[in-house]
Amino acid sequence: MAEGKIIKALSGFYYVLSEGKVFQCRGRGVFRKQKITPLVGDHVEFQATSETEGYIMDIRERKNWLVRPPIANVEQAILVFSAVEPDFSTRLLDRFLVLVESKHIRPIIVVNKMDLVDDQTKPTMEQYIRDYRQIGYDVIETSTITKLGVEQLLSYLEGHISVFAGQSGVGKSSLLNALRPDLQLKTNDISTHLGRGKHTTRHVELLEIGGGLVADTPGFSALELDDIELEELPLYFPELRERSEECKFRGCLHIAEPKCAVREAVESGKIPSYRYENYISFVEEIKERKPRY
Ligand SMILES: Nc1nc2c(ncn2[C@@H]2O[C@H](COP(=O)(O)OP(=O)(O)OP(=O)(O)O)[C@@H](O)[C@H]2O)c(=O)[nH]1
Ligand SMILES: [Mg+2]
Ligand SMILES: [Zn+2]
Repeated sequence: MAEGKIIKALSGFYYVLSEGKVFQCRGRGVFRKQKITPLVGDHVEFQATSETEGYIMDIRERKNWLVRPPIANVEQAILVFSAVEPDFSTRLLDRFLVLVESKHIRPIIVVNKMDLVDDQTKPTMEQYIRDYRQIGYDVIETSTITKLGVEQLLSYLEGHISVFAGQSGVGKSSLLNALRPDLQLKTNDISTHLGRGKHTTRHVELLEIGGGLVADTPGFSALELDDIELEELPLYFPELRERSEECKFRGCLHIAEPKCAVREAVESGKIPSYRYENYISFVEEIKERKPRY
């Protein structure tokens, strides 16, 4: 029995990288019966039936996994946003951050298309970047046109499984092409697809870049907070988590409780108000969720 890592899943086949070779594999029959779906990123045992083909027999325990994009054992998420086209959204970024933090994945924020930032948008953009760095996040400013930040981003990839995630059109595939030009991933002119939610990248695949494995994922714009309980939500906002010890009530949700250190920090400007507003909007969303049985 050989061991390897699934680097691509397409049309019922799993492509397993093992000692520098790729085997096109099917899952063994019982997987379907047991409702087990191998995922990209899975560490597997497989039975080779030829030099290039085989059957996946067993899946090693996963460190974590994501549903959308479907991928396992992710260590880092490169959250790609564009400064403009589409416009930077803290609401969407915070949603990604919450999801990533809840999976114990290290987030790295990339703000792409910095070349398109004009003098009018620049101060706002710079303030956002300062705010997120202040919270403790790594933020990399990039442009695939001027190659700004490309080397810096490359240095983050070595030795890890990373996933590139972000809305359609922010430049994920373009960035991957800048990091490894021979990839020649298909990119798309946003103007032809704007508003139709169409994605250029359709399947999940791990690519060898900068000494690490990187997933270019189908872009997505909506992400559910379905697996997150109200009580854990504040844990996924580092600046709330840090201050909650100073709140009067243990388990304070920082909504309307008296002597709340978080709300005091928002009022004095130590926590950006948009971060708190985004937090509250997620609180509402989780509260409105239909009960599950
Ligand atoms: N000006 C500018 N345009 C960029 C930059 N990066 C990407 N683009 C353009 O943005 C558009 C979308 O880029 P893609 O790389 O296809 O975006 P994507 O995130 O992979 O999109 P999906 O695959 O649909 O999820 C293309 O027209 C790119 O040429 C950048 O840094 N600056
Ligand atoms: Mg793409
Ligand atoms: Zn509080």
